[in-house]
Amino acid sequence: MNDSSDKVKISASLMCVDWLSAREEIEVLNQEKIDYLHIDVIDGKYAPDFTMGTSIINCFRDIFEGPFDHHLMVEEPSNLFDTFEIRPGDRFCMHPECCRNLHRDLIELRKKGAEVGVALSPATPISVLDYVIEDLDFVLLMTVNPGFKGQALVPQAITKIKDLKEYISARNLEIDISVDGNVNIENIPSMVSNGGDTLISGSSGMFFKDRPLKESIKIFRDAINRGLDERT
Ligand code: S6P
Ligand code: MG
Repeated sequence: MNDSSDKVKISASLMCVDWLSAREEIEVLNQEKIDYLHIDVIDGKYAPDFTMGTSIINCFRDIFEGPFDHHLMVEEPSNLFDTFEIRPGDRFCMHPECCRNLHRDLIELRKKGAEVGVALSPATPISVLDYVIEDLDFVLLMTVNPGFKGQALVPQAITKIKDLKEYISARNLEIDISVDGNVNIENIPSMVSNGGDTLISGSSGMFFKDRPLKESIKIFRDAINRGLDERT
């Protein structure tokens, strides 16, 4: 039996936490050693909603013990770089469609001490990475369209995980693949067996009103283990 603890990381989506009990939920994430807190920043332009800015994000800085995993779904994300308090281990990813100069933005974020990634929406081809892949720590592959929690999986995105894994291996690189969107118990095994290294846990796989968070985390990890068993 595989053990997921050091093989597939979990990044818990702050957007999906019960905000009225946020402190208690974050404490459980700490006790369970969840790897990252996933921070979705949405500006109502690239994606049709608004989420949170740094005045809210910073409230969570001192209660979550791990690094932050920022997913910027905003036009011209470089306008926001100076607003973030970047700590060691923090990650940031941006969508190539949103950047006037993606490479410059990646380099600038790395200089500020962040690990950097590119986020791919379901219709964005992997080839957009051709000339930046060597500058990346991770690729975030969206398995739903950016904007909302609780959406249904875009099924072809599962094959895309496998294609991305092959794309990275063909270049002899070690780049983490994060999978974001409808990461639920049914989908987790194929997300993992196809090559997902980090799973974003949200409303469909971890945060439920009628089930204790600790129990959901156990079920989530068991599903990861099933995916790891299918890998070979
Ligand atoms: C969506 C965002 C995601 C969501 C997460 C929701 O725009 O990038 O990170 O927070 O995917 O999870 P679920 O399980 O509700 O799809
Ligand atoms: Mg996200």
